[in-house]
Amino acid sequence: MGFSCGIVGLPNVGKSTLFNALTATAMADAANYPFCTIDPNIGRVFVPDERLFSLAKIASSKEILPAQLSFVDIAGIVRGASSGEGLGNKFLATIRETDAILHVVRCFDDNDVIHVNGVVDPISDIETIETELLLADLESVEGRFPGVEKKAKSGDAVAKELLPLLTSVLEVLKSGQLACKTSVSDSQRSLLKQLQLLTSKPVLYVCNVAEKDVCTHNEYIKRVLKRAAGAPVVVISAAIESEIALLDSEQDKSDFLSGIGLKEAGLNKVIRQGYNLLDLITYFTVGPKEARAWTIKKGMKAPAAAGVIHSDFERGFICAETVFWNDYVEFDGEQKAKQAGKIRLEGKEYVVQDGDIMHFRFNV
Ligand SMILES: Nc1nc2c(ncn2[C@@H]2O[C@H](COP(=O)(O)OP(=O)(O)OP(=O)(O)O)[C@@H](O)[C@H]2O)c(=O)[nH]1
Ligand SMILES: [Mg+2]
Repeated sequence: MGFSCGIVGLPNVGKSTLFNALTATAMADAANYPFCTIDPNIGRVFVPDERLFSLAKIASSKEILPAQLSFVDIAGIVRGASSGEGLGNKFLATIRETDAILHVVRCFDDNDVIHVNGVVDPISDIETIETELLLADLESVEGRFPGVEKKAKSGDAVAKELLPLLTSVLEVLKSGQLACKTSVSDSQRSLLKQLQLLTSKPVLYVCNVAEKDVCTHNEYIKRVLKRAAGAPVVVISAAIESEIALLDSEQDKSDFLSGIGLKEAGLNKVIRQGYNLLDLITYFTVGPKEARAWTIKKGMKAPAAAGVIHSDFERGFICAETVFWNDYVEFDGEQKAKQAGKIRLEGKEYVVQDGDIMHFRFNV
């Protein structure tokens, strides 16, 4: 699935409307009744990146292949889901494997759209969802605990390492705090990630607002911003986004956006923020055949980055001819960039930067 974000929220807050707009398909039914979504939907989206188009133009690339991110849309969660309320919490299992959580919060008034609690209250909604995620995590950790404890006692090395972590996570969850609050050593960090706990994943809050509030913001958004305490928040109107997504030409889209006072589609903000949230960066490969964006984790060294294209590139890595995308554009392509001394030869220890254009040399 690649890198992915799981969409959570109460029923009827606009998750599927957002998902549909994101994937610009009618794959998920968006309808005005709670629990409209039953089976989880997975959609892949292109990560918008103007740089790639500039590069492709200069290189006259036949194909343009942007980076991709997956979104998973699941059924709404209600208070008590962990004990079977609503549709229960079994759908949460689908997003355990995702890398981040996109939490959609209803910040619009509309008497025609039913709110499961009868009143629009973003903070109470966020708390309901977070409690349910926490309870699902508690259930999962408590379920694993006896087995791991038994194995650790019999001397199993992996279980012995896991047990102290499970003990601390359990304590944190039982005290009503999210798993991300667990203090972990560096060596435990990847172990914690492997537990796939919902409340240890990074969160992006998406405020779904009425059209008139997209530019000006409303009181609900202010409350969410305060509650998010530094976690990223994006404001969109899912209803508008789904209308924009149906427009064919880029010109129509930008006309529509400027008509309501926006510079860019909210979807782009959601995708970009999701990308940032996952600590991802992009490097490019450019040629007449294709211009392509590759996704890597921030801090990755050149051989590992090459391995994203093909394992042979990593195994037989020699060096990487590298030019920053901006220099490539400024000097109108590889040749002139080379003449200007902008092409670097980077070795095994080079940490790839966002926006690098790489040409790997390898030998296997
Ligand atoms: N007024 C208004 N209505 C919206 C907006 N976003 C979604 N809706 C409406 O709210 C209803 C529910 O939207 P969905 O996207 O199906 O909600 P959901 O969160 O996926 O709901 P479940 O799948 O039941 O959990 C639909 O009738 C949408 O048209 C919005 O920004 N403004
Ligand atoms: Mg839905």
